[in-house]
Amino acid sequence: MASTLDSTDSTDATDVTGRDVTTIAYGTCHHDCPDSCGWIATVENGVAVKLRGDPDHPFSKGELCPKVNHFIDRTYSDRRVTTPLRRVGPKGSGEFEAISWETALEEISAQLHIVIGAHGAEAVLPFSGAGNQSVLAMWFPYRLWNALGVTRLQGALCGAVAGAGVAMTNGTKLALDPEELAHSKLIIIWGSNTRLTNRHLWPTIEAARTAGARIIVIDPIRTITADEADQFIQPLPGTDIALMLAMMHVIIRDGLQDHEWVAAHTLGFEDLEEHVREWTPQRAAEICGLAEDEIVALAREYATTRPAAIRTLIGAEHREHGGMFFRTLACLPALVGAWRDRGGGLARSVGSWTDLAIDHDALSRPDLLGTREPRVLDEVRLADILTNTELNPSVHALFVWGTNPMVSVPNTELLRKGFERSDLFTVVHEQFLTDTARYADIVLPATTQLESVDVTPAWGHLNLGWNEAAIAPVGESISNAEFHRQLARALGLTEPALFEDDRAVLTAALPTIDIDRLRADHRVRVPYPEDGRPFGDGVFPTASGRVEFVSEELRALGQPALPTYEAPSEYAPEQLERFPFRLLTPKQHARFLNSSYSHLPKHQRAEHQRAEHQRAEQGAVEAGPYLEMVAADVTALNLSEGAMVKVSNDRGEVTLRVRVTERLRTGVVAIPWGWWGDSHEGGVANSLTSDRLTDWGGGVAYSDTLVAVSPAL
Ligand SMILES: Nc1nc2c(c(=O)[nH]1)N[C@H]1C(S)=C(S)[C@@H](COP(=O)(O)OP(=O)(O)OC[C@H]3O[C@@H](n4cnc5c(=O)[nH]c(N)nc54)[C@H](O)[C@@H]3O)O[C@H]1N2
Ligand SMILES: Nc1nc2c(c(=O)[nH]1)N[C@H]1C(S)=C(S)[C@@H](COP(=O)(O)OP(=O)(O)OC[C@H]3O[C@@H](n4cnc5c(=O)[nH]c(N)nc54)[C@H](O)[C@@H]3O)O[C@H]1N2
Ligand code: SF4
Ligand SMILES: [Mo]
Repeated sequence: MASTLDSTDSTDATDVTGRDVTTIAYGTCHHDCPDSCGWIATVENGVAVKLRGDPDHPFSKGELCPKVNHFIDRTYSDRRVTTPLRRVGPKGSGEFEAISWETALEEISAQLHIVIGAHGAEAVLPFSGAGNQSVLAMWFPYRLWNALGVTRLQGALCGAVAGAGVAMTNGTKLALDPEELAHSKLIIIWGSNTRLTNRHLWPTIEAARTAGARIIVIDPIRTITADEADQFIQPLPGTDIALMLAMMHVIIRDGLQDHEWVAAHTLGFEDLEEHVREWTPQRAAEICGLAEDEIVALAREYATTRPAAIRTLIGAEHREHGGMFFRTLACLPALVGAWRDRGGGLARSVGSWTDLAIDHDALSRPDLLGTREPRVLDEVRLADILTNTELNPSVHALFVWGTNPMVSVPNTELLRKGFERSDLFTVVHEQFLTDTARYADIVLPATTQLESVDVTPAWGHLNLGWNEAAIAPVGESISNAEFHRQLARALGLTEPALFEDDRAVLTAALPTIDIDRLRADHRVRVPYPEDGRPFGDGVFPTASGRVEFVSEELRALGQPALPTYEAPSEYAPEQLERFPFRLLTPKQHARFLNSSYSHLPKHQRAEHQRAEHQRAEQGAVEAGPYLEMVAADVTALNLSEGAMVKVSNDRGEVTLRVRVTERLRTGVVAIPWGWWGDSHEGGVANSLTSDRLTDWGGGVAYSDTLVAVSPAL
């Protein structure tokens, strides 16, 4: 292992006298989750026996979650991929034979040489995700891909749009640290399911409530977070921008804007005033399916309570107008002068504060490209990329790590056709034989966070966490960084940067952080304004130095310069006639983290028992997703609870059981996302979802999906 940081004491089974050895190792959860909890692993004779939350962690305070409390079982699961595998059956069949690392690397490098020789480096595509969001795991691999000059991807399935949207208003993705919500008197949680997806923030919100704050949740689903709010507002999916425009209408009509702050720190107020004049509460109420009074009261309360904070995360970006959602949302705090106050403003991902501490160029070394400018494609369009015959060159070699695209990428059935191509050589580096790994030509075993050293940033708080390797790698698994070092060697490359060890890479990537100190302290807090106010001085890094209600940058992109509501193109009348239900596919599972646990029986059972309206008898639990629908829609279709239905559109068809719910509105249905296709019969949620690009930011409109529902015969 090319890591000079591997913990030696925790991997020794016995000491020199042969006695048992117990060690502990401090680590940080690697999952793509805002909480990045601190953990402590207890290791006996080289085996991890206990994993608990680090009580000294300032955000997670000693708690993990129902998923990661069982992480040791996941680590030692008999389903782990422990050796390299070579496909022996048809793609997708899951038939593999074990091979040695030497053979695997030889075959991969031979194929890479063939593909690059025949089609050029741009026929090679790396596709990675945040399955392990640590610094080395996510970014070191790109040194090799930069050196080779392969096709690169822009945008993301997650997070890119929220950041790009807010930046169009504020000139930066930086926002309020959510821990500052402790100081707020009004907290509007807008399109985030905090109690499920960001559970360690909830105590801060409860503390604010105890100190007198009111909590409002705005979501098309009555989530478990909505259940705990003081007020729940349920607009029809994708109509929030109309609601925001009407709030601005009321605030300006009633003269409730912060006149002084608006004059000093914003651009285009008069244009905005004119623009929102037609956005009466009555007009928005019709579009959003809300009561006029509800909108007026919300606007007034927001404008007259200080400090007022809006908390959002990712959910609402998954729409065609996702960029516009976040750009418009960011106008609200400016209008009411919320940034003046400690605990006021807009709280979203704080990953961009953490990013300031990371030297991404030193980490992934774009300079290794030299003068080459490789092709750039849209990440979220993977299904199209792999099937589009006009693409020149087509992708002939695909490398996947840290993600499970056959579950997480939209338009799965088209993607499947791509993965099935016989002229595509696919390598998947994974811990498990996922739906995606089943289509690989070569599967390589990956370590878990208990087995590899790294530094793990957070996007829900400001602490960057150390992760010690608690145990030796399980089987023949290796880390993402080590795999890419070994692949570079197998390819015969000699550039020294491709072989740097973990310590050298971390030292270069974190120039202001002392690695040894970080290791000893287990974490470090990244810099954030001491008075808690990110824009306390009212200066914003836009072209005008102000919050831009009117954005010339957006106009130049061909987007409306002012905040604008448009219905999604998918909701065209002829489409609504064929596919009358709006489908949502959110995270609604306490036991799953994205696609990462739905194949493990313990988590499947727990998820089912937890889910609403569980009907299965003990011991006869059916694993798999279901279709949530309100009673009125179920009755109108002559269905009943538990009936099998076909959910379909032009992209795909999924067969599921109906569950009657009170969480949704008429005409809106939901399928819990995260289940694998091979864990149950009937397809995955993304077989149905739209792979349309968002307005800007390179995200995807999963939630602008229409479906038809009919009895399954
Ligand atoms: N319909 C619908 N689709 C969605 C979403 C939705 O809400 N609805 N959400 C979207 C969002 S926000 C996201 S972030 C994506 C996430 O979707 P995925 O990328 O599928 O997410 P994860 O489950 O976080 O991670 C994927 C894999 O990383 C592997 N992994 C973990 N650690 C390592 C490691 O160190 N090395 C390697 N090589 N592999 C590792 C895990 O075993 C796991 O299989 O899905 C998106 N897709
Ligand atoms: N337990 C658990 N925790 C997780 C994850 C997990 O899979 N399981 N995944 C992690 C990841 S990768 C991410 S990105 C975060 C996501 O964290 P969140 O953004 O909090 O979660 P989502 O479920 O994607 O979306 C949040 C809410 O947005 C709502 N929403 C969808 N469309 C709209 C809209 O048009 N308007 C409004 N107002 N709301 C809308 C959905 O109904 C949903 O309730 O969670 C992370 N945490
Ligand atoms: S998945 Fe999230 S909540 Fe659970 S331990 Fe990891 S960081 Fe914490
Ligand atoms: Mo995500």
